[in-house]
Amino acid sequence: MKVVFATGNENKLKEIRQITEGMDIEIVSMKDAGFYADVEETGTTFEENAFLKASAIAKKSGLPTLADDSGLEIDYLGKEPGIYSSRYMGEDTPYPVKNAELLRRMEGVADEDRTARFVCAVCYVRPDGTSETVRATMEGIVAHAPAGANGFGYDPIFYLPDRGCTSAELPSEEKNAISHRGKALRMMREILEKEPQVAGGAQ
Ligand code: ITT
Repeated sequence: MKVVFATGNENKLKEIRQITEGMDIEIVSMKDAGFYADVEETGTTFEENAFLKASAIAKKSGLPTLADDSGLEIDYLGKEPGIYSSRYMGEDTPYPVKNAELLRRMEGVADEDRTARFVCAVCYVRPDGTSETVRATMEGIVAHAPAGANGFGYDPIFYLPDRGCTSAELPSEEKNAISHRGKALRMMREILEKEPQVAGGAQ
């Protein structure tokens, strides 16, 4: 089954391709599909924004479309940056700068108050406009210093106590096995497997 993945984020696309390897889904990027929409993320939840992105491309392309809206919620900061994760301090601000600022705002905060989670909503929109949405999280705490060079975005400051390292220190397969995006896409696979195109074996 061919689906367009409505994201402009190359790092996400890379993870999504790794996670969907072996699934009956062929992920086509917006670039490859030749469709593009700069969607204003006006929703107030991850789910709403994922729907806005997927439905804009499904409408333009007439193809089944998936989108991911994700972000980091830090409890001590009232769940900031949350749905504004990519826009935090400005879309073009480099992540080392954003991460340093979040660490500065968390200075002196004890570990038990540093709880945070990555959230991912994945939305699937069919050509007829109907949709399905799933959400998954990965729990952790805000690190005291950045570490690791894998992953992207806020990974270097997201510490996983069970693993004793940040998500940027995990090899990609290990991150995908436990990540918000990995879990959400595996939940979405269950939904997609029930779609007639997949169940019937047709493209
Ligand atoms: P698209 O909307 O085009 O998909 P985007 O990067 O703008 O790309 P979002 O609005 O969903 O995507 O913002 C997600 C941001 O949350 C992302 O840019 C990172 O800053 C952060 N984020 C999400 N998942 C992450 C992960 O697995 N590791 C690190 N940071 C992540």
